[in-house]
Amino acid sequence: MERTFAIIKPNAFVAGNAGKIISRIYAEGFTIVGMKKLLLSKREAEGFYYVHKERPFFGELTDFMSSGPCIVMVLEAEGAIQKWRDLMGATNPANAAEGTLRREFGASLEANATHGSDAPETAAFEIGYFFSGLELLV
Ligand code: FUP
Repeated sequence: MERTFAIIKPNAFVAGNAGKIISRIYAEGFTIVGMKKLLLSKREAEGFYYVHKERPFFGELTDFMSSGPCIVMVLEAEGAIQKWRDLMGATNPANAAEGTLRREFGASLEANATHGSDAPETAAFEIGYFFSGLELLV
Protein backbone atom coordinates (compact mmCIF):
# COMPACT_ATOMS: atom_id res chain seq x y z
CA MET A 1 0.00 0.00 0.00
CA GLU A 2 1.14 3.53 -0.79
CA ARG A 3 0.05 6.93 0.50
CA THR A 4 -0.18 10.18 -1.39
CA PHE A 5 -1.13 13.71 -0.49
CA ALA A 6 -4.09 15.46 -2.12
CA ILE A 7 -5.73 18.89 -1.98
CA ILE A 8 -9.18 19.98 -3.08
CA LYS A 9 -8.20 23.52 -4.06
CA PRO A 10 -10.14 26.70 -3.22
CA ASN A 11 -11.87 26.99 -6.60
CA ALA A 12 -13.38 23.51 -6.26
CA PHE A 13 -14.27 23.97 -2.59
CA VAL A 14 -15.91 27.38 -3.09
CA ALA A 15 -17.88 26.07 -6.10
CA GLY A 16 -19.35 23.34 -3.88
CA ASN A 17 -17.61 20.47 -5.65
CA ALA A 18 -15.74 18.95 -2.70
CA GLY A 19 -18.43 16.33 -2.12
CA LYS A 20 -18.40 15.15 -5.73
CA ILE A 21 -14.60 14.90 -5.68
CA ILE A 22 -14.64 12.92 -2.42
CA SER A 23 -17.25 10.57 -3.93
CA ARG A 24 -14.93 9.92 -6.89
CA ILE A 25 -12.06 9.21 -4.48
CA TYR A 26 -14.13 6.50 -2.76
CA ALA A 27 -15.47 5.16 -6.06
CA GLU A 28 -11.91 4.67 -7.33
CA GLY A 29 -11.06 2.60 -4.26
CA PHE A 30 -8.88 4.92 -2.20
CA THR A 31 -8.96 4.91 1.59
CA ILE A 32 -8.97 8.43 3.08
CA VAL A 33 -6.59 8.13 6.04
CA GLY A 34 -6.45 11.85 6.84
CA MET A 35 -8.70 14.79 5.95
CA LYS A 36 -9.19 18.37 7.12
CA LYS A 37 -10.46 21.72 5.88
CA LEU A 38 -8.01 24.62 6.11
CA LEU A 39 -7.73 28.24 5.08
CA LEU A 40 -4.03 28.55 4.27
CA SER A 41 -2.18 31.76 5.01
CA LYS A 42 0.00 33.19 2.25
CA ARG A 43 3.06 32.10 4.25
CA GLU A 44 1.73 28.55 4.63
CA ALA A 45 1.00 28.33 0.89
CA GLU A 46 4.52 29.59 0.12
CA GLY A 47 6.03 26.93 2.37
CA PHE A 48 4.03 24.20 0.68
CA TYR A 49 5.02 25.30 -2.84
CA TYR A 50 8.61 26.26 -1.94
CA VAL A 51 10.02 24.12 -4.82
CA HIS A 52 8.36 26.59 -7.18
CA LYS A 53 9.59 29.74 -5.41
CA GLU A 54 11.76 30.90 -8.33
CA ARG A 55 8.99 30.33 -10.91
CA PRO A 56 7.17 33.36 -12.37
CA PHE A 57 3.77 32.03 -11.29
CA PHE A 58 4.73 31.55 -7.60
CA GLY A 59 3.11 34.76 -6.35
CA GLU A 60 -0.19 34.23 -8.14
CA LEU A 61 -0.30 30.53 -7.24
CA THR A 62 0.20 31.18 -3.53
CA ASP A 63 -2.31 34.07 -3.61
CA PHE A 64 -4.86 31.68 -5.12
CA MET A 65 -4.11 28.87 -2.67
CA SER A 66 -4.67 31.24 0.25
CA SER A 67 -7.79 32.85 -1.28
CA GLY A 68 -10.30 30.42 0.19
CA PRO A 69 -10.72 27.15 2.05
CA CYS A 70 -9.30 23.90 0.79
CA ILE A 71 -9.42 20.28 1.92
CA VAL A 72 -6.14 18.45 2.48
CA MET A 73 -6.13 14.66 2.47
CA VAL A 74 -3.92 11.62 2.71
CA LEU A 75 -5.09 8.90 0.31
CA GLU A 76 -4.05 5.27 0.47
CA ALA A 77 -4.21 2.65 -2.31
CA GLU A 78 -1.97 0.34 -4.32
CA GLY A 79 0.12 2.76 -6.40
CA ALA A 80 -1.68 5.71 -4.82
CA ILE A 81 0.63 8.41 -6.21
CA GLN A 82 0.14 7.50 -9.88
CA LYS A 83 -3.47 6.42 -9.35
CA TRP A 84 -4.40 9.83 -7.92
CA ARG A 85 -2.51 11.68 -10.67
CA ASP A 86 -4.40 9.62 -13.26
CA LEU A 87 -7.72 10.52 -11.64
CA MET A 88 -6.78 14.24 -11.53
CA GLY A 89 -5.64 14.41 -15.17
CA ALA A 90 -3.21 16.83 -16.81
CA THR A 91 -2.10 19.94 -14.90
CA ASN A 92 -3.86 22.26 -17.34
CA PRO A 93 -7.61 21.45 -17.33
CA ALA A 94 -7.72 22.37 -21.03
CA ASN A 95 -5.46 19.37 -21.71
CA ALA A 96 -7.00 16.99 -19.18
CA ALA A 97 -8.76 13.88 -20.50
CA GLU A 98 -12.52 13.42 -20.36
CA GLY A 99 -13.56 11.89 -17.05
CA THR A 100 -10.70 13.37 -15.02
CA LEU A 101 -11.26 15.68 -12.06
CA ARG A 102 -9.33 18.60 -13.52
CA ARG A 103 -11.32 18.37 -16.76
CA GLU A 104 -14.61 18.40 -14.86
CA PHE A 105 -13.83 20.82 -12.03
CA GLY A 106 -10.75 22.82 -13.12
CA ALA A 107 -11.18 26.48 -14.03
CA SER A 108 -7.64 27.35 -15.21
CA LEU A 109 -4.02 26.17 -15.05
CA GLU A 110 -3.71 27.66 -11.58
CA ALA A 111 -7.25 26.95 -10.33
CA ASN A 112 -7.08 23.33 -11.47
CA ALA A 113 -9.30 21.90 -8.71
CA THR A 114 -6.90 19.39 -7.18
CA HIS A 115 -3.28 18.80 -6.21
CA GLY A 116 -1.42 15.52 -5.94
CA SER A 117 2.11 14.51 -5.00
CA ASP A 118 4.33 13.61 -7.95
CA ALA A 119 6.79 11.19 -6.27
CA PRO A 120 7.33 9.28 -3.00
CA GLU A 121 9.72 11.97 -1.67
CA THR A 122 7.25 14.78 -2.35
CA ALA A 123 4.41 12.74 -0.85
CA ALA A 124 6.46 12.31 2.35
CA PHE A 125 7.18 16.06 2.55
CA GLU A 126 3.63 17.10 1.72
CA ILE A 127 1.96 14.64 4.14
CA GLY A 128 4.31 15.77 6.92
CA TYR A 129 3.63 19.45 6.15
CA PHE A 130 -0.06 19.06 7.06
CA PHE A 131 -0.46 15.94 9.19
CA SER A 132 1.15 14.42 12.27
CA GLY A 133 1.48 10.66 12.58
CA LEU A 134 -1.24 10.67 15.24
CA GLU A 135 -3.72 12.13 12.75
CA LEU A 136 -3.11 9.26 10.34
CA LEU A 137 -3.94 6.29 12.52
CA VAL A 138 -6.31 3.92 10.76
P1 FUP B 1 1.06 19.30 -10.96
O1 FUP B 1 2.14 18.41 -10.41
O2 FUP B 1 0.20 18.63 -11.99
O3 FUP B 1 0.24 19.98 -9.89
O4 FUP B 1 1.78 20.47 -11.78
P2 FUP B 1 3.06 21.40 -11.52
O5 FUP B 1 3.92 20.87 -10.41
O6 FUP B 1 3.69 21.61 -12.87
O7 FUP B 1 2.42 22.78 -11.10
C1 FUP B 1 2.25 23.13 -9.77
C2 FUP B 1 1.14 24.14 -9.65
O8 FUP B 1 1.47 25.33 -10.34
C3 FUP B 1 -0.19 23.67 -10.24
F1 FUP B 1 -1.17 24.02 -9.36
C4 FUP B 1 -0.36 24.47 -11.50
C5 FUP B 1 0.43 25.72 -11.20
N1 FUP B 1 1.01 26.34 -12.39
C6 FUP B 1 0.67 27.63 -12.69
O9 FUP B 1 -0.14 28.26 -11.98
N2 FUP B 1 1.23 28.22 -13.80
C7 FUP B 1 2.13 27.55 -14.59
O10 FUP B 1 2.61 28.12 -15.58
C8 FUP B 1 2.48 26.22 -14.25
C9 FUP B 1 1.90 25.65 -13.14
